[in-house]
Amino acid sequence: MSEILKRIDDAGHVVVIAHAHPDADSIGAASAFYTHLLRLHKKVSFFCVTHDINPKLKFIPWTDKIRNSFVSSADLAISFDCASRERLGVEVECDLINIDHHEINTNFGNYSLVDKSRISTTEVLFYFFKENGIEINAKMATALYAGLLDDSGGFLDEKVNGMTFALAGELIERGADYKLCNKFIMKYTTLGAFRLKAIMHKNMKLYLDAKVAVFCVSDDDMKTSGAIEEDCENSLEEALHLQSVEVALLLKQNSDFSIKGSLRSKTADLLKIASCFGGGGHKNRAGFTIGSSMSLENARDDILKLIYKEI
Ligand SMILES: [Mn+2]
Repeated sequence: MSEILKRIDDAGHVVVIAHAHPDADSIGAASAFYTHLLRLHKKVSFFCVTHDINPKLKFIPWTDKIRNSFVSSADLAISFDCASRERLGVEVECDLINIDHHEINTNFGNYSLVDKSRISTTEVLFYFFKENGIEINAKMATALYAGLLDDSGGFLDEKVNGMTFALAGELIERGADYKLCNKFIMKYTTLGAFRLKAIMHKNMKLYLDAKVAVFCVSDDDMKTSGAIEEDCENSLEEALHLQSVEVALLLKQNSDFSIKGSLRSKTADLLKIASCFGGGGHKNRAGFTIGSSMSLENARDDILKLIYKEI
């Protein structure tokens, strides 16, 4: 039995943790593990620091169990898709298992299961379950498929290969509801998201021979559209479909006037850029936060200079 399974065996009360502003990968991996722990007759809690989980993720099993206060009586926590301790959004005092696939994962925690070659944390988990003879039921398969679908950008990411489709096939064989995943992860939208998209498309600016697309979204844009933070990312990713665009940058002003930056690219290494602002992520998807002292325009000019060096 692996060290991790031994530790779980000894635990009385386990908390599964999805990162702040969770995506389908983080929630999906935590959800699949939640099912596994219930089958072991463990006491389980599901923690995420973010209050409003994106409604498009609510089809994933056990999202109704998510709480944003950490249960102090827990003696073991397991984080999913968290590249660093900060992503947990809580100071964990009990033992911690870190399950992830981010390039920049620091192997924090008492035990870690980090495979940076994997497209999603749910892919890491799939092989962990398989190698340890843990049966994946339909509920778990749907949760794992949701993470794989989302983190692979609908199977369009450059890391996707035949093995990815074989894995998707295995999950479908085990009962993954891929139609439900497609409906929510790929197609779900809201009126707020629609309105924000119109604002973002209208205000998009192109730089450096149209190789860089920049979106600046003010707090006012968010309020007038009624969109939520995650809605900004769709237009950002769509900009990469433009033939000339190699890097897309989103600068979103938060209500405290700090700025959340998100970067997407076809080829450029974004980790270098994001790390200049204390951020992280993946080579082709990265993010960072800038304090409230800088205007959107100044932040844009500073980041453009860094992007020019990378493309
Ligand atoms: Mn992920």
